[in-house]
Amino acid sequence: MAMYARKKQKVSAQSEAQVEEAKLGTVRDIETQTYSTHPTYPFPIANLPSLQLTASSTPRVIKKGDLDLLYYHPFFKDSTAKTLYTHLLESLPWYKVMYLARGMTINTPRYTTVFGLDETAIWDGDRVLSAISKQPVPSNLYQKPPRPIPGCLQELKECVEHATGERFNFVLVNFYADGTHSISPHSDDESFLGPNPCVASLSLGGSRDFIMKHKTKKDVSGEKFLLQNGDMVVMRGTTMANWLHSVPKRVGKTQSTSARVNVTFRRAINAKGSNNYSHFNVGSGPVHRFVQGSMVAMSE
Ligand SMILES: O=C(O)CCC(=O)C(=O)O
Repeated sequence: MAMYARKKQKVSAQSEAQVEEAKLGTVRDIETQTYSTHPTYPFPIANLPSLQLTASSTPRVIKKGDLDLLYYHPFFKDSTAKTLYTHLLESLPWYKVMYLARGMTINTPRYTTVFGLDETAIWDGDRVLSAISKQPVPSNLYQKPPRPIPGCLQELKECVEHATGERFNFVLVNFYADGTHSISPHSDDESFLGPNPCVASLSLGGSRDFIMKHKTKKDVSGEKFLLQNGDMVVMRGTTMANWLHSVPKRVGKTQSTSARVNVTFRRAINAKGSNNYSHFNVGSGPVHRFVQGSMVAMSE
């Protein structure tokens, strides 16, 4: 059990956390708020307020050829999902990652953040050990030190695991500030997720279209879901091998393009997964924090 988890901070008048909160203008009940802390976190991450995280256990099952999908409409009721949206948006560190691909600089068209550790390793306090030898992993195994899943996302992960019967070790979170933010057609079929990976994807906040298209069969009709606050889709079985999914831009359309947080749960089977997720979702740029309605880049 990692030592970061749900550490109760007695926030005294001089504490760093309080100074940070005050600097960022976030008002919290400093007597009751607890935080997850870890040397890899840029600031303490607030745990969830006490919430009845009661989730729906009756999804629509969509099986069509090689498509195997669960659609929870909704997974969390509206008020719970709204609380989760605000909490995650204001509590998590966010990144706007730039990376090189085929000689071009790509600006990720949304904010992202990621936490987790692949199944070849385990936490021992703040240290990362090999799951097999129980010895510290080689210092060059991870390009960046892995970041444990903070309490607020751990609670959600457990809820999703309970409902789906799946086990996840990574939580990757996207923030779409408006209709210009998007994710292009892709599938999460990387070798580091193993064969037939399962990815659960929870929507909080504004509604956005989630579009699915078969990779090769032009005669197979696509799927389109208007994902609303509290909805969840679970892609599993042969879906990732055969289908692409995307959240297209929605600029100048009548559809609501209010801000949306998307929380995805995955299971990485090796260190390549940890490195890939960190590279593309944290990167090497500044950390951002959502303060008083806008995203602010914080100097390190
Ligand atoms: O925002 C979404 O609903 C999809 C996110 C996604 O496809 C991803 O993170 O790989």
